[in-house]
Amino acid sequence: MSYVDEVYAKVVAKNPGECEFHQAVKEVLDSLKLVIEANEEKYRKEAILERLVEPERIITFRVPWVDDKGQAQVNRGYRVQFNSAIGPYKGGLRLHPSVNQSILKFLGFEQVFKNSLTGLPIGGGKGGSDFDPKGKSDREVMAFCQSFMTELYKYIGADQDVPAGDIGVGAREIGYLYGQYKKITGQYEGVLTGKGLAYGGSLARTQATGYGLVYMVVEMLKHEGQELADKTVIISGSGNVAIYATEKAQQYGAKVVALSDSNGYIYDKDGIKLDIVKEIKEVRRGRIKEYVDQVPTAVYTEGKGIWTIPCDVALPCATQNELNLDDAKTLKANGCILVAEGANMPSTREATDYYLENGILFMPGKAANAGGVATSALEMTQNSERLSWSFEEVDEKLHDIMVNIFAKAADAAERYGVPGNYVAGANIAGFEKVVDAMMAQGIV
Ligand code: NDP
Ligand code: 2IT
Repeated sequence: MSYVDEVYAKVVAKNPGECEFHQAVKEVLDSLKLVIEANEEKYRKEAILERLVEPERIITFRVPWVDDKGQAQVNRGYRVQFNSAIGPYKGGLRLHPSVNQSILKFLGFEQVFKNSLTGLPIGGGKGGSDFDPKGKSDREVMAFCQSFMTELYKYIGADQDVPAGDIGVGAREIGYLYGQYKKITGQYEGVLTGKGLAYGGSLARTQATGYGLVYMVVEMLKHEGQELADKTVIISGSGNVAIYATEKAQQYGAKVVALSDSNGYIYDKDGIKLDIVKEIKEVRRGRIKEYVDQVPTAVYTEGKGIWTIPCDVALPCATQNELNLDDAKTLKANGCILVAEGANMPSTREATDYYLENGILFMPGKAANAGGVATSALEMTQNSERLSWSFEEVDEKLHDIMVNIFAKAADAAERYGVPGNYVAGANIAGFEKVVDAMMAQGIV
């Protein structure tokens, strides 16, 4: 058995039932075969792959809080500190009822390579809880966040581990988490990113993941002699990433015709009116179906059918495994030429293979959505300097970082004889830097 296959078999045996983690590891290891085979003896001796797939540390804890009826509730909190070879652990916190150790390990593992691709000094981590913020009052969310941080604060710090947002964690949650960290530790430090502008946040962090995704799409199209203007785009989700991907795509002259949430999707043939979506989602915390109350010419459909809408470009921006092989085939049949992932691992492995084999340009999440964490790292820099940069300055740096990530993925794919395969390119380029740092630092 090859070294890569051996390590994958061990991952499956040692982490039973963690199917999302297995899926993420398999995709990366398969891409790394070419690199590993060229240096197999050296990597085996240093157990590089065994170390890469084993989180440095996983912290699990009880999160008790009291709801508005006076009833005590208990959730489970996690922080997966996956790899600190190139910098402090960095990665978001997810609050969603589906959260479990497998999902956070897959996200932490992806984050290691993503953060490496940004070129910035950040290691990989992820955390969260099975708490569901949906339908909770602000006071309940605050009670949960305070209890969560009362445990988490022991393990994080501006030079140690810097969490941020992810699904279910936005400005409100980061504010409550930051307040509690400061109260407990007495430290006013850049321990979280995605902070409000009044207390150390960075301009453009809110927009960064979605904007960065579209900068990547523009770069991919440019490489093919095409542009985004006048392309029809569908975007799944209607959260932070989806909203700002829509905004930037529209600025480039694309027509975004669909958005979704976990209940269903809207189709607006005239192009989504984003101010209405922002009001529903960012102000009222409502459901995407409310859009058709205000835009009667748009159509709302229950269920998962968003990928059946014809488009040139598809940007999955909701959650893992939301786009399967049948969806990929439908996209192709309807003329879609490009898929770029705003979410983490939204395409199943079968869908990913289908894109690569059927000439759909494809950028995996760890490259395409890296603009969010990259801008978090820029927020860390500003906090260290005790300065804040203008929106234009941050946005320009974000743009450069995305252009660079495209170049790194394209270059690694070329070097290893698989031009245009950005899955292999992103995994290899991300791996190279982490491995250099791990080899230099000895067996730790
Ligand atoms: P939000 O919580 O702001 O929005 C999430 C969106 O996805 C909502 O529309 C939500 O619908 C939908 N969604 C969530 N879970 C499911 C599910 N199980 N099935 C169907 N739809 C679902 O999160 P973000 O926009 O921040 O995150 C979206 C994706 O982008 C995630 O994969 C995240 O890991 C990734 N990402 C986020 C970054 C960031 O900076 N925020 C950076 C890089 C990646 P509903 O309201 O019905 O739950
Ligand atoms: O998946 C991700 O990259 C994020 N949720 C952002 C992490 C961060 O630290 O900004």
